[in-house]
Amino acid sequence: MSNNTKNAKLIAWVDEVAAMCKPKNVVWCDGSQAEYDRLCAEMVAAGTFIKLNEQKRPGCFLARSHPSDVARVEERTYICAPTKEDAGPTNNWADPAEMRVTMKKVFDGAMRGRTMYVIPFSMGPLGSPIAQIGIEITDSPYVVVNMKIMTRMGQKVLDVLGDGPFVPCLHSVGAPLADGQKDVAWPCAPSIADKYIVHFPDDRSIWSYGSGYGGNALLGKKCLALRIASNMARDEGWLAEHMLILGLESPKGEKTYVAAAFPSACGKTNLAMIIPPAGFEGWKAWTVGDDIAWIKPGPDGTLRAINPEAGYFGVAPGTSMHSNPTAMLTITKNTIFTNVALTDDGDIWWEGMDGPVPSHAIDWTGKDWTPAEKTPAAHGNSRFTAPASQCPSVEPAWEDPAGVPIAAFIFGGRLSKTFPLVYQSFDWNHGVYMGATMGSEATAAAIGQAAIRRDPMAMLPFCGYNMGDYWAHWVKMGASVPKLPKIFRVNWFRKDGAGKFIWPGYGENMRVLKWVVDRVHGRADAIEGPFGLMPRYEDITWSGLEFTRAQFKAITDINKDGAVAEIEGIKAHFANFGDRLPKEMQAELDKFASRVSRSPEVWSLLAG
Ligand code: O2Y
Ligand code: MN
Repeated sequence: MSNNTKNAKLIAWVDEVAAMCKPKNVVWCDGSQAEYDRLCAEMVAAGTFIKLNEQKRPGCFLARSHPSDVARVEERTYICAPTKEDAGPTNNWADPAEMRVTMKKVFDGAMRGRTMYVIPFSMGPLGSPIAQIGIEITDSPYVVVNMKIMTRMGQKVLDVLGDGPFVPCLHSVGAPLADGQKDVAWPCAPSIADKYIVHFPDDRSIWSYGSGYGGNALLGKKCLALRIASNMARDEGWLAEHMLILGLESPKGEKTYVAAAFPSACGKTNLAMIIPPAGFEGWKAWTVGDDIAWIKPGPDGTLRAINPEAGYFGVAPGTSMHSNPTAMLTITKNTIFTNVALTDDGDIWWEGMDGPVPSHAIDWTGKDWTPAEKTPAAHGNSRFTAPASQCPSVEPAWEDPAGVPIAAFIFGGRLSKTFPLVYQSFDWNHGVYMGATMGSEATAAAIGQAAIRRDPMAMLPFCGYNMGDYWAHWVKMGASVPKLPKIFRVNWFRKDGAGKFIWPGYGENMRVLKWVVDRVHGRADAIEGPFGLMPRYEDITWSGLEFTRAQFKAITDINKDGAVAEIEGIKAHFANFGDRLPKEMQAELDKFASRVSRSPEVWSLLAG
């Protein structure tokens, strides 16, 4: 398709990029199924895609990336804010003027011998007041087909864009082809040091070079929807968050929407697709989004959230009919798999999938694999790209341009001790503090102790400006939004003395969500503890699960030594932010320290 827009700025930008990158030709993507099918067929011919067994996985393909290009490259991700302080201590900063010079150098001739694709895309339902339009220019057909699944893409976006503004997103795999040079299945820049994922908050542009994988290359996702959008949200009074959105429907038809942030490896996609367990007959859980939420004050005084994405780029290993049957049903067709194993009957497999381990497969590097192998068949960060519309639990209103009203924010962590199963904040600022201090345990092997790796609001790699200013923005939102959501912290990962998880997790997390829902609607009691407001044993719905008072006590008791260690940890965490730490966060830490000082050696729920 040729250019079908009158947007002068867009046409000029595409011409400028083509002159700089020197591709062999330029294709404007129309977003049609025919275009998708053609590109997939071309990638099969080129060896980038393998068509999977049409009977077992209709419309599905497998891609294998280069072994050096398997994940987001945080050490090569830059926020080019005006000053280093504006980017903050958690981001790599580069001077915007210097980085622009570097980018123009690496992009000069970067697309030689390749097709340059122009992808108009919308993050969020087309025309929604919460949505944003981006244009990604890329030399990767893999990116085009993934963007077709992950976003609303093509001519319909140009029609809505008209003469309006867009976020320019420039991407190259960084592997120009000399005359007559044969291409490889997964072109990318040869080493990590050659890759750049660069954000310019001043003109809201993104330049990504050298990687064809995931968040490095599908620029609508982490780059636009979080790093650039967090800057927009701060300036315009909304929130761009690394959160799933879940609708919980009671047997009476009452719907309550929650948005939840978890660091990686906490089962975020599983929670987004939770199936209510035995004892919750008549309850339904609806998936609005599994990764990102854009949240704006609505005319009714609530915070309204949309999922800016149209698909899931989910982690494959560990996904099974036990951990996430909804995801397994979502990926039965029209799905792109990246870096999973290929079975002898043309299907896919990964560690943790249901059924027997295949006696033979081709691993993610393309080599023969048997269970005797020491290396996994699927890469640990292997992925599926699947349309949200195929998800059996997709919320009927997931494309409502007005978004869904958020009644609760939930922050999580992966913590083996001290932190109770669930607690609610005393007020908004305390809730912001709960998010600002969240994190997961990382074992510090050198000292043999578990340290908490802080990941505030799960935004550590994704906040596009100073994290201290980001907390101040959350505090400010609390002062201006009339109907604020309640805020909760959860921890599914507490262990007993024998090192075993106490909480069964997965669908049973619904029991905690029900208490959250009841608190939101003023239907459940809570007891004040050092961390926050907590449910008693009798406040949780236990039907369908054997979970004793003793187990509940083991997962809710708060050891004073652990709480004191947490105070010290937070002091060190907050010290990183210097004068950008909002005074409200220091005040919450002081109040926490005071509550802990008054608490007994082991704090227990009264009726526990
Ligand atoms: O490694 C990548 O490029 C993907 S990272 C990712 C993908 C989907 C959802 N979340 C994430 C993440 O890192 O949070
Ligand atoms: Mn994510």
